Amino acid sequence: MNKNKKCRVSGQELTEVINFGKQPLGNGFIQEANLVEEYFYEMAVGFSEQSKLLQLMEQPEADKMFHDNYAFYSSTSNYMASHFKKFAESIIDSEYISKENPFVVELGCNDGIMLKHFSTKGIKHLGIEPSKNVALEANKIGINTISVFFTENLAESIVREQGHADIFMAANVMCHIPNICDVVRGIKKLLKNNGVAIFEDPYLGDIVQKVSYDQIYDEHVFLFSALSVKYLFNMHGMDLIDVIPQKTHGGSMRYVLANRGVYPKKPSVDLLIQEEARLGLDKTATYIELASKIKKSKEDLLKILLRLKGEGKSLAGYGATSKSTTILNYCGINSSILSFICDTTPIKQGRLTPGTHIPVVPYQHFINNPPDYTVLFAWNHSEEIFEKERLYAEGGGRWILHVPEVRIL
Ligand code: JHZ
Repeated sequence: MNKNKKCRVSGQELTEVINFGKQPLGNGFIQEANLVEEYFYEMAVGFSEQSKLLQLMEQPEADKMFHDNYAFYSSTSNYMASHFKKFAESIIDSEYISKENPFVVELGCNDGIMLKHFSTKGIKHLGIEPSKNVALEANKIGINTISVFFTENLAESIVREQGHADIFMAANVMCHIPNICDVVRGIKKLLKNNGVAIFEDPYLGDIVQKVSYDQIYDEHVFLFSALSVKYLFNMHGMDLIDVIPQKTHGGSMRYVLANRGVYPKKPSVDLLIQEEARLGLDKTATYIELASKIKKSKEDLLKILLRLKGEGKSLAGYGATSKSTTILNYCGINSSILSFICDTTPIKQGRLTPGTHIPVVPYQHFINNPPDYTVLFAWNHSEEIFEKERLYAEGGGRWILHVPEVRIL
């Protein structure tokens, strides 16, 4: 695969701003037998001042990342379960959904964490989930799910067979899609004239402010801001009518898009766009500066880990997140530094972390073998995890975090 030199939306020449070197698949947890076949690509990040889109220059093929053994199940966090319940309820109660026979479509519905709140109310729905194993979980709980990639062609056939939708929604999905213009054309065809698209993704403003560079990995081909989402949808005759910040994934943004002129724009949009200009999210220089902050974060983390290791402390990780793949590979942290990473997801357990080959172990292993220091790779779930692991801290266990700065708690 070659580096993409042009912005996938504006076609403008990209300026390379950050380069993480060779990286494996973020969710490419491997079994020992597969060691030799491991896949790597160059993870360079480019910026287009025209579209304001920060994007990966090279991204692995979609079927390498999303397949029958996809390792991320949404329903692994209680906080996320309640977040998606509230998200669903806010849509059901909104002015955007028809009172009679509404139809909602969710892209990347994963194990049905959000759609189940529509299906249990008898609302006509459709989940589109290319990763078959997680789609099967959604099917099992009675959600209408098809396991394909969403395209403009698929939108046309959904309209033919099931009619136009009131709502198109997606959470942590749109930023994964390289052929985003095809998807936006599909959204426009799928929706009723007064239908809306509502989606949320990790927010670029948070990534820049917190130096949470681990949000950059193969699956996240785009790191969106209000500026870039506005540009993308404006190209297709749609307006950004609302933005609602979210606490999830260390800072996300929910975007609401509608056909031009159908709904008034909420004041939140211009306020956020002004804030983005203040943060410099529209400037290449901001990302060049981010690259040096990322380098510093790496140095700080390695300094702490190597010092503790030298003092003979035991070190492990908590949460074999997709994000951790970037940190581990970029910083060169392997099993000589961290003896294991615990994770509650059965499909990850007994495997090795992509590229760095640290054993992923069941949660119970952490309880039975508490390390002196634990790097919290699932830092976005810190409230939930600190609450659950009070005894670890009370017993003298120490947490290491790298966001918003590297520190020991
Ligand atoms: P978490 C995923 O990223 C993948 P990840 C995806 N590409 C995406 O876009 C983002 O989500 C948004 C475990 N865990 O949510 C479960 C525990 O072990 O940070 C998960 O493996 N114990 C779709 O992978 C991981 O941590 C716990 O108590 O970076 C969390 O992954 C909790 C709460 C979680 O997303």
